[in-house]
Amino acid sequence: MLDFKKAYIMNGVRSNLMKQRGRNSALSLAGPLTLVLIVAVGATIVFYQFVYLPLAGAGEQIPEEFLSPPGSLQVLIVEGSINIDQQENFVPQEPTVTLGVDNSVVWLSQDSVLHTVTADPGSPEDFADAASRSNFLDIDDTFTFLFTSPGEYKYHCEPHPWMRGTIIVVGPAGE
Ligand SMILES: [Cu+2]
Repeated sequence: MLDFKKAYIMNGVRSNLMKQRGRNSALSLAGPLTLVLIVAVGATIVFYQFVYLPLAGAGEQIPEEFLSPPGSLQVLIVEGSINIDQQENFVPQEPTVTLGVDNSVVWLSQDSVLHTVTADPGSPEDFADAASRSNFLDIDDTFTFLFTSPGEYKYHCEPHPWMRGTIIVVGPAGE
């Protein structure tokens, strides 16, 4: 009976010891893990501050020659554009402009009917905001937009959706 009790107590002590050992090894891991965490967070902050932010900032910067190109392109909204059978409305219909050369596009209305230069759905935000449905042009009115990134910009006339045009914008190297 006594031996049994002793064995029982000994078992209890042993299992307590093992628990203690487990706790100790968990504690001894906590130090290095905290250190790793601190180093990782530090490295992330350094990367964000000195590598990511300058690169992201550089991406947003528009070259000076794109902002004030020496030339511009004129698109005419020719007389009779309202006529659905007339092939010519936005002339030229699909011109290409080059950033830093003629990326400023001026639409000039020669028609006595009100027309708009309205960006197609899904257009880049800056073009969509400027070329909106409310931008009505009367005869001799102009609408100007400065394109600053390459792409194909499709637009139409809001009241006469058969009037369609595209401005193709390419970079200085032709891309
Ligand atoms: Cu129109």
